[in-house]
Amino acid sequence: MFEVIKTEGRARRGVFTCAHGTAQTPVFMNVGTQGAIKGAVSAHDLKDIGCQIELSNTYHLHLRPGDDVVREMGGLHRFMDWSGPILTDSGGFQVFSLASLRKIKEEGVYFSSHIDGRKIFMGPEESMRIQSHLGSDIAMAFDECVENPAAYNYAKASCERTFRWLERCKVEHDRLNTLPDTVNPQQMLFGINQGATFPDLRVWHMEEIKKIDCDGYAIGGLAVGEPTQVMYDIIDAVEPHMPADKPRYLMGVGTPTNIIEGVARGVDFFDCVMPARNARHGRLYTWEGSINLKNEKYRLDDRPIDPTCDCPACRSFSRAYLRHLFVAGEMLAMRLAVLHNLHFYNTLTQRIRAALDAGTFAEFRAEYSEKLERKI
Ligand code: PRF
Ligand code: ZN
Repeated sequence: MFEVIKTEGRARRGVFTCAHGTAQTPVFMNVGTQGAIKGAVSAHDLKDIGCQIELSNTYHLHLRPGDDVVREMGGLHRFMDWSGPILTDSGGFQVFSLASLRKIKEEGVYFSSHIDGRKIFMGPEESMRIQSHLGSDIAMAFDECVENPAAYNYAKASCERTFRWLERCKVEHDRLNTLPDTVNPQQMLFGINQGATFPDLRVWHMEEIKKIDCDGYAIGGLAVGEPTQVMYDIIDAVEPHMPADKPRYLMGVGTPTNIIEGVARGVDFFDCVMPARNARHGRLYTWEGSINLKNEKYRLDDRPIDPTCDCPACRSFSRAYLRHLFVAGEMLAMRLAVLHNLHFYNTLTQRIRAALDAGTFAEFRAEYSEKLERKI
């Protein structure tokens, strides 16, 4: 269930409810690809840093440990001990970014596993079955995310096929939810808009997929190397064609600035590996811009990463100590840095929501959209 409770311009403040609880939107989903957040962060830590929705991947969990194992263990919620909402990505994107020897056919994709080279087939029905075994709250439709730049004719044929795949996803998803032994019979299905950087394909595709009754709609195929302004222009083109009463999810995006700009364009859900990846490399977010904690200038810096942050790293440790851990290659450095950056992203969306509640999102955007891009 999704309810928009307030709007400011095109920005929306909403409440999303699924079988495992409620999320206040706009929301940032924390990425735990393989059922753990990279950097030795568990589902228990996620609670502490304000995570509302966890995101895992069909592709990875199918390859290892196998979705049959997760199902036997009672589903992903029990397996990783996270009782809140989970969204699973369909495998569409990961097959295209990780697997080798890919062959795309009408029925689905043939590929070799990036782990052991094993030959695997995944189509819409396989993706729906795997996600049903995982028991996530939101299953994503099986799609093709085309490379950037894409030729018009290829992008057109691809998004037509992605539409036919959504029809098949919907049929299989409905069937799986009614089986007597389904892990999560209330699992939702989100459709995914594609069409590369071509506004006419994007709009055509959105108009088609919204005829299929999904619980939400995502914009995929962006943040794959196109200029940021092109991404914003595509959102501007597609958004008026998205159902107003359903959640909208911008997949794999992005920087704090991208999130503020996405919200301003009517997006409700975001996810990105960037905050965790940056953290593991020592790049930490503050409300004045991001810092490189490995820098010599922090050697004797007694301040926390961000003076306003109350994450587990900032509550107890100085920049000098954390810098030392990074330079010494201690695993604790990564863990604390990841906790801080994810806490920052969860706080960012929380502050966006507070601004929307107060009717001051325009001011918030003016103050932070550019500032958070800075490297200080
Ligand atoms: N499709 C799927 N997952 C995704 C994407 C997509 O296009 C993207 C693109 N940024 C990230 N994750 N299924
Ligand atoms: Zn912090």
